Amino acid sequence: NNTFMLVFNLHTQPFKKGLKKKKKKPRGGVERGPDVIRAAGLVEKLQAQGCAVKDYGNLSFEEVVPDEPVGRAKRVRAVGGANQKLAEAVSRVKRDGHTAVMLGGDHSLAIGSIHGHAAALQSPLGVVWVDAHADINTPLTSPTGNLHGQPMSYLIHELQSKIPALPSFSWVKPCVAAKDLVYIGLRDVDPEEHYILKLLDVKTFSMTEVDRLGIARVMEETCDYLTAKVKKPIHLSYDIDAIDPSVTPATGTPVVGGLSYREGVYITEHLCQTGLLSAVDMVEVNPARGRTEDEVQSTVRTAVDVLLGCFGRRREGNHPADYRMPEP
Ligand code: 4U7
Ligand code: MN
Ligand code: MN
Ligand code: MN
Repeated sequence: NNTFMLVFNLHTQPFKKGLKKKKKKPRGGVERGPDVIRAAGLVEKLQAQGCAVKDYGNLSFEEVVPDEPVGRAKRVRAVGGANQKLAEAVSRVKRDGHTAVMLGGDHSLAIGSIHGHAAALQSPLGVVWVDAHADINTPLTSPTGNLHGQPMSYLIHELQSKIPALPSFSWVKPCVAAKDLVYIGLRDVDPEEHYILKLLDVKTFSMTEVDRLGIARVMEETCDYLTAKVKKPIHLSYDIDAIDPSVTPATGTPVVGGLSYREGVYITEHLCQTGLLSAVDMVEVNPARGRTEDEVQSTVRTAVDVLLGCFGRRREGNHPADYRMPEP
C-alpha cells in the first residue's frame, strides 16, 4: 500500500467573540481539528498499516480585514482566498499521483479541495458527501450566510446560473455534474436545499434510506451509481456530524439520529476496496464543542478510525503481504 497523504488545515470561521470571557481556558474552535487529529496518532497509525504518509502541515492564510458580509454570506474574501490556495496545493499533490487528505476546519474547505482535485484530473470525478447536511445552499438561499453550508452550490455545473459573483470567488469554476454526486446520512436539509436536490435529481441516501436499506446496500448502490458508465476517481467529503452525536458530539452543528460508529466506518471500508478513492476531506471536528474530554476523545478517535478505514484498515484484522510466521 503506497499511499501518500496530504494533511491540510483550513478554518474559515472566526473565534466566537465572548468565548474567552465565558471559558477560562479557551480551547480553540474548529481550526484546532487537524492538530487534535494528529495528536491522536493519525500519521503513525497510517504508517503502521503500511501507508507512506507525508504531513504537509497546516496551510496558513492571511487575515482579511475588513471582510464585510456580501449579502448574507459571511467571510467571503477570507474563504475565497484560502480555498484558492488550497485548490492549488491539492492539484499539485494529485498531479504527483498521490492520495490527498484534507483535515478541517469547516466544510467550506471542500470548495478548494474538490476544485483542486478536479483540476488535476483529465476526467470527471465522483463525489460522495457524507453529512447530516446537504451543504448545497447558494449564497442567496442560505438561511445563515455560513459558507460551510454552501460549498456544493459553487461546484455543481447545473447551479451556475444561480450563483452571484462574489469577491475572491472568481477563480471558482464548476467542476462536478449533479449526476456524479451522492449524499449519505442526510437528516437536516433546508427547504431550499431540498428543492435543489429534487430539481437536479441528485442521488441521496438520507438516514431514512440507511434505515430502510442498511448501510451495506447503500454503499453498493452508491458505487454502482457512480461507476455505472465509467470508473471515476472518488472524492469523499466526510463531515463528522454525519455520525450520531452520541459518538461524535464535538462538532459545530450536531443533529440527532445519525450514523452509528459501525455504519460510519463501513462507508470507508467499502469505498477503500473499490480502489477508486482519490481524495478525502475530514471536516467539522471541533474540540471546543465537546463538553468533556471524553466527548472530544470519542469524536477525534472516530475521525481517525474513519480515515484509517479509507486507507485499508479492516475490522477483521490486517497483516503485511510479506509477513512470515516465526519458525521454532
Ligand atoms: B455543515 C445550514 F441552515 N443548512 O446552511 C446552513 F441549517 O458543514 C447548516 O454540514 C449547515 O456542518 C451545516 O447554515 C454545515 C443551516
Ligand atoms: Mn458539512
Ligand atoms: Mn454537517
Ligand atoms: Mn458544521
